[in-house]
Parts: sequence; structure tokens; C-alpha cells
Amino acid sequence: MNITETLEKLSGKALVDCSDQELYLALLELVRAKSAERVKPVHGRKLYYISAEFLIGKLLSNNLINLGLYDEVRDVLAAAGKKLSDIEEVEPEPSLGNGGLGRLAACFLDSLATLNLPGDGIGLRYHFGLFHQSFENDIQNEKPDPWLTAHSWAEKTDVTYPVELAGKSYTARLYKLAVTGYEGRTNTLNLFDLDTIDEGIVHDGIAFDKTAIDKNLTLFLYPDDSDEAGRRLRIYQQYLMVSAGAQLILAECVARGCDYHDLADYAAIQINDTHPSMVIPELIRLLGEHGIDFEEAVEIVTKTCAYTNHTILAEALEKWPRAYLDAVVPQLMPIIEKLDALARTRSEDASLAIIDADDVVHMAHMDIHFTHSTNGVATLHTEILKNTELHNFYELYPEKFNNKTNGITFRRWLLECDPRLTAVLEKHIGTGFRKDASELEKLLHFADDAAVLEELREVKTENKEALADWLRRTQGVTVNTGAMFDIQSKRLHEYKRQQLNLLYLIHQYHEIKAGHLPATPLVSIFGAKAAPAYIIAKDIIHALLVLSKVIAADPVVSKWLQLVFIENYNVTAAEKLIPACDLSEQISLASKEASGTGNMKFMLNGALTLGTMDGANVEIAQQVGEDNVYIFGQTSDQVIHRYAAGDYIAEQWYEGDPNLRRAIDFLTGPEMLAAGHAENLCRLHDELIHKDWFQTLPDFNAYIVRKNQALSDYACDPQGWRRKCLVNIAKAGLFSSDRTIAEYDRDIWQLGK
Ligand code: 26Q
Repeated sequence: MNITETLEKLSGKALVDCSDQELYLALLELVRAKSAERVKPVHGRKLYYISAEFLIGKLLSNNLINLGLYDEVRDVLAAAGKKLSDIEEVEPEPSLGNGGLGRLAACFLDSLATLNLPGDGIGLRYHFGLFHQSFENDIQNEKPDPWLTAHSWAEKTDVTYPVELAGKSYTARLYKLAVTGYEGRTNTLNLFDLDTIDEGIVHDGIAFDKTAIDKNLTLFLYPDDSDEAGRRLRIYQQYLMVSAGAQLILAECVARGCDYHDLADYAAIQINDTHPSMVIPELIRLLGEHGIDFEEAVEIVTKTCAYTNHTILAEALEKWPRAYLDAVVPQLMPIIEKLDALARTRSEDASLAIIDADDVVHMAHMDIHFTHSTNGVATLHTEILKNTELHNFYELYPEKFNNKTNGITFRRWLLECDPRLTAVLEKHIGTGFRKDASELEKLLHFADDAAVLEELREVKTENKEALADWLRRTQGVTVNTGAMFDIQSKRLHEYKRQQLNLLYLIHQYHEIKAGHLPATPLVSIFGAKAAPAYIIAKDIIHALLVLSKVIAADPVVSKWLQLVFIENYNVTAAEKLIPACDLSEQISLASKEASGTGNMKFMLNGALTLGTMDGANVEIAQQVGEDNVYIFGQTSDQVIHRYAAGDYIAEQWYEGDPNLRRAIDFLTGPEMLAAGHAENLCRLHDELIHKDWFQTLPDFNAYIVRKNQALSDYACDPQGWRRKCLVNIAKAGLFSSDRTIAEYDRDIWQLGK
């Protein structure tokens, strides 16, 4: 049967008569059937990537590409007068993650399947992913974001496991979602849920009754990017995931002939940050039920598990008051106590203990002691872990520490989101880069080829027009496509310093009003969600929204400057923004961004990076050379020393620099107060002058100089600019998640085939 016949059979209608919704459902069934054909048996060790977040994004186009069906389906639909892009819009986005960590997990699943490695995910089937963001009165408002429809990618199974929470038994049900690799195998994302969840208990935005665990446990993804204090519900969620996950792992291994003693020959478990750390004591507990004594269980679990650290922000390292764990997982506490005692025999250093003197349980400490590998996610990050944050652990276990620089899947972040650029690349260097990203370097042969540079310019212009069109349709704004597109899209966090970009825009507003015109008009685009309880982050959003109105209301400034803050930034929006970007803002305070992965996506799509020497920006700069990137600001060493000395006083910078003072004071000046709320604006003003934890002020001037240099290069030397873009695309191969996964497999997992 050909595709048309199959789709018509599935929908029960001629294609021309189908609605987009009907076509979506038929395609979903088609993809299911085709991906099932690529499921392969497992030999040897299999990976379980256990993570509280899998930010998979929409799956239809991604699956069609990976199964090699995309072009044919698009053409068949076109023949019936249908557009695949319209059908894509019917699909709800599963936003089962907050940001980088969750998206990384999704990229890793794609690469595992593409490399034909046996590797499944284990996570939770949240009914509502990350909240839907809207702006009301220029303030972020949160609403639930449903993605589960009658026909969803995640299929219900009849596999269930008992899980005991606070002494009561619950039943975790397994849902399976097929993960297709590009010309590769099909793996599984296992998501657990309870049958008793009640979506009806949500009221007033994202508030809900916190008491009834059976109704609320998997209702929401915890909407927090490392800032908020932990809560009991999060421990409930984590334990449901790890207990059901551990039972699934043991059941699968036993079914393949494992006898518990040799678990490490059948399974590798990667713990994605500390959120699944309780899998360690849980596995020890379950092995104990199968007759394995504590010492041997510790050894088995240590050989099986490995831990990835994604942050050096102290407040993001999970620490739970012992009383929480006593209440929620009393069955684990005796084991955690024994692990703590064992750890204390290995080192007398109290800072390495699992349970500290205040009866607080340090999840990362348990991970480092009782897994065989601890990795950071970019070279600089791993060095900071070894030399500073986790230095004492590094001295105890130097052999455990290793680096795995993050990566992104080029299938979604190039082939799918930028078909125009893909076509140009394939015309000149063939299709080999789809599976071997290092082949992108072949593009360097064309670095001085005016015709190729012109093609790249045309692609970017078309992508900017497509974005402008999308912005008009979905956000109701019109942007000048002749301007440079400058984009900062990522979670809203002080360390990521959207407020530095804000101060630049205010500075430019003043300069333009004073007649000092920039080299080129600029469209500055933001996309960011703030954790609902993160007050200053929400104030920064407010200030940007208000500034956008102030700029738009000024007839002179608005010719040169436009500020667009898009609503509800998510994976779908990222796929529209990234291909259209000229300048990629990666301006975190050096030492604070573990890696970043948005930086890699923008680079791959031919944007130039304006960034600090932080996270993977350091490796980007190394790849492309200093002429092809715009670096500014303090180095991580300078920042770390300044923190250690404790001598940073924001007010001194504010007092000592009239330009900076003018920009900061504008926040509470008459123009802003007339359009915004004094409470939010004053709080932000005060924060910048009296706290500024992430040292925005010392980098202000360097940022302006470097950004204006980029504007002038773009305007005055367009061919030189395109050459830089070409070098960035050519050198992006290092950041393929295929490379990252191959390194994890080589150094940590050694998976079977
Ligand atoms: C912790 C405690 C309680 C509730 C929530 C949390 C929580 C939730 C999400 C803590 C952290 C996160 C997410 C962290 C994250 O996304 N980190 C990013 O990981 C990326 C992939 O490695 C890196 O590229 C980024 O640099 C890093 O910020």
C-alpha cells in the first residue's frame, strides 16, 4: 500500500475530504506502524536515561524525517491541497521540561536511536507540561498547558508497578512513547503516571489542591528552573519515577536472563542531575528484597549508575530536610543512613557527608559517592566542578570525574527547523553531514565563494520574512525584516542576564534620541518564561514589556530599534526563531551557565554569537576563532575571585559611571512609570543597585562596545559577515549530540548493539 492509500484507509476518507485534525491522526497511526518495524532486540548492556524532564517538543515532523517519510508525505498531501505545516499546527506541544536539561534529554534519545544504541528514557507523564505563559497588563500570567488528547504519542500499557508513598501503596502505570532514530532503530521513552489523577482540581491559573497525592502527583511539571525552594510534592514525584523505573529496569533485565548479581552487565543508568538520585537507595532496597546483601548491592549499583551535574548554582543542588524524606520515603531512610555511614568511612571531611549536621540530605553527594562517573556538561563547567565547587570530591575520586560537552540533534535543529539552509548545504557538500556532522567542515571550501555567501544571505532573509509572518500571525506584531535580528531566548534567570540586554536597549534609546544613530536598525527579540515564584525574573519581563511600548511610542527611536517579547516561548517557537537569527545573545555571567545548548542551535543556523566566556561559548569561540565570534566581559576566573573576595559593590559601579546610571535610572523615570507599574520597576531598580548578584554592572560597557561592533560589521561589511556565518555553520559539527552520545558510550556506558 502506498502512503496515500494507507492514510485514506486510516482516516476512512479521501485525503481531499480530510480535515487537518483527521490527517494528523492518520499520520500519527502511520508513524506508529512504521516506527514499530524498527524496534530491535537488545544484546548486552542497555542504557536507561532517567530524567524528571524530557522536553521532546512536537513529534510529527521529527518522526517523519527520521523515518525517511517526510518528503513523500509532504508531496502526497500537497497533491490533495493540504499543507504539512498546517497539520503540524494541530499537534499540541508536549512541554515536559523546563529548559536546557529537559531538551538535552530529548536530543540524547534522538541520538541514541540514530546511533543504533539500545537506550530508553524513564520519566513522568505529566498531564500539564511547563505552564502556558501570557502577558496581562505586562505581567507574566501562568495557565495549564494540556497536551494529552485522546490520541497521543504516549501509549497506555497494561504494565503497572506498586509504589509506596508515605506508607500508602499506589499503582504506577507505564506509558510508552516510540523514539525514532534517523535511519536508525526505535527506542522507547517510558513515562509513568497514576490512573487516579484529577485534572479538575486545578483552579485560578496553575493553583491546585496540594493535599491529595492520588489526584495531583503527575498533574504538573514542577515549574522551577533551580530557584525555588524544594517541596514535598517534588519528592513524591521523584520517588514515583525512580521506584517504578527501578522495577522496570530489573524486570527487563531479568527477562533478558540477568540474575540480579550481574545487573551491571545488562543495564547502565544515567542519572540526569539530582532529580532521580533516589534511584540509588531504591535499587539497593529492591536488590535486598531479592536476597542481595547491602555491600554487594552498593557495588552493583555503583557500577550500574552514573551521574551528570548540570549546574554550579548552589541553590539548584537539591538538598532535602531529612524530615521530608522520613515522611515520604521512610523505606529509603535506613539505606540512606547506611550510605552516609559508608561515605564517612571513606573520608573524614564532613563537607562530603550525605546527611549533614543539620539533618539535611545532599542528593549530589550520594550520587558522587555511589556512582562510578560524575560528569560536567562543558569543558569549563567540568573544570570548575573539579577545581572549585566539587574540589574535595575530586580529590577523593579523581577517576570518577569526566567531561561530556553537550550537543543538540541536527535532525530537529537543522533539517527540520531550517529546510532552506539544509537545501543550500546539501547542494554544495552533499548529505553526509546528516549522519556525520563533522562533514559540515567541507563548507569551509566555500568561505570566499561570493555565490555561496549570497545563497546564505538569501536563506537568512527568507527565514526572517517567515519569522516576521509568524510574529504577525501569532503575536500581533510587525517587525522590520531589513533590520538585524538579535535574539535572546532561554529561561529567564538573573544569571543569564536578560537585564544586561535590557540596559543596552535603554542605552541605545538614549543614544538615538541624542542623535547618535546606530550602524543598522535592530530588532531585539526575547523569549523567556520565569518560574512563577521568581519575583525579580518577573520584574525583568515587566521592564522589557514596558520598554517595548516606550520605544514603539517614539517616532524616531522606533525607526532604529524594536523590542519584541514573544509570548509562551517553547520548542515550537524556538524552531521559528533560531533560523531567522543574525546575532545570538549568550551573555550569562562567566562561570554560571554550565553549558548552554541554545548557543549551539543558533550557531548551527548561521547566527553569530555575542557572548561571555562561559559554558560551551568557550568551545564555540575555540572552534570558530576570535574573528568569528563577539566575546566580551569578565572571565570566569575573575568572577570566581571576585565572589571569593566578596568585594563586589554594585553601587560603586552605578555611582562611578554616568552612562550606566542614566540607563538604570530610566527604569524608574517618568516614561517607564507612565507605562508600567512602579512596584515592579522600583524593585528591579533597587535590586540592580544594591544587589546585582550576577554582576551585570561591571560588564555593561564591554557589552555595549562589542554589540555595537557587531552591528557595524553587519552593516558595513555584509560579505565579511556572511563569511563569519559560514565559518560558524561549518564548525558546528562538534556540537552534534551524536558526538556527545558516542563519548558517553565510549567512556561511561559501553552499550551492546
Ligand atoms: C530543583 C529543585 C526543585 C525544583 C526544581 C529544580 C530544578 C528544575 C530544573 C533544577 C534545575 C532544573 C533545570 C536545570 C537546567 O536546565 N540546567 C541546564 O542544563 C543544560 C543542559 O546541560 C545546560 O546547558 C545549562 O547550562 C543548564 O543551566
